[in-house]
Amino acid sequence: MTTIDISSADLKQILTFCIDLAREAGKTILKGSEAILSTASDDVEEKKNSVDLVTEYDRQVEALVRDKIKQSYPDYAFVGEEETSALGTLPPLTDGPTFCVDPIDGTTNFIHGFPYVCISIGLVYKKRAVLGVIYNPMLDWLYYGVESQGSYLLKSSSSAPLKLPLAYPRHLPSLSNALIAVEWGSDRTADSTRAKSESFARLAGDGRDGQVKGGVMAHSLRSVGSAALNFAAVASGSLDLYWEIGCWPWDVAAGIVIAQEAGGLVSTSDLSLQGGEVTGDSSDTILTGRKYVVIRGIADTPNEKGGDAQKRLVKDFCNTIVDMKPARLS
Ligand code: LIP
Repeated sequence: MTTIDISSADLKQILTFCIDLAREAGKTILKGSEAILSTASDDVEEKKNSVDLVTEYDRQVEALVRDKIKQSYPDYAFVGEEETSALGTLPPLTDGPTFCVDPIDGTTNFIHGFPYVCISIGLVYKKRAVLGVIYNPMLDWLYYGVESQGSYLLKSSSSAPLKLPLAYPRHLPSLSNALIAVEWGSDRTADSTRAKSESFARLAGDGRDGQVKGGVMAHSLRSVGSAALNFAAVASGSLDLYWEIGCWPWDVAAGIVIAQEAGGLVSTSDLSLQGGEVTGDSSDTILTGRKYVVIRGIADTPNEKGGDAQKRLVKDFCNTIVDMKPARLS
């Protein structure tokens, strides 16, 4: 039973708190990045394999964020990537408010100095993501969104917020017109690698004259290495669609709100779970389901409502890719 009520005024206060917290965490991320890039020592640990990485800074940032949240919101639950990975199991979501935090999303980028790194702070309430802050300290770009209150980008702490999406939500006739983000993720088993390779080939390949079977020849594929920043780019309108199997709620909770508030639609990529249809529902089954697809907002045309276009394209997308089972935590 829910014992904490959160009003939209409360959400505004929590948003201010999360923005300040993200900026504070960003300072530690920047210091960590400088330290990692300027020393010969290798402070990188492997989690489940050699591409699933963690640094002392992931842990430091998570501890900082968890402590500040516990001080200000002692009754709210906290699910952080590093603590949960160490436990080896994702606690079930309750109806109470839960902060879902990835202290450094894009850890591989962080280690390599590739500037697509962020902290992602999501608030889940009644099993739905209701507030999100994603901050990339390398570029000083901060995205935020609150349910029913819109989503925005702050390009520096002193600039005015820009309403998302940044671009006019042009019509998207088919997947062949789309710029699509995909990720390799950290599951490199034969099954996962085969399913992803085949999916990527179908998305990029020319299906005409039987060249690539099932090929839709999208404009192109991108991989920036951060689920949260992929969601933010879809919310901005600079990516049309992003798909990944294997992420966790801490990777996507903030991004889900930010994308939805910008007119995006979030779905599972396994439509067999919902009778083959795209529902547009983003309840806890989607949030914890680990198979995420998000498409940007699309304007209505005389022949098709934007919402119908989103559902049609997500359905086409799900029928194009190869489904796979996500790997366990450890
Ligand atoms: C990463 C994601 C990325 C995904 C990786 C990993 P991390 O998060 O954001 O998109 O492909 O598997 O989950 O580990 O950098 O926090």
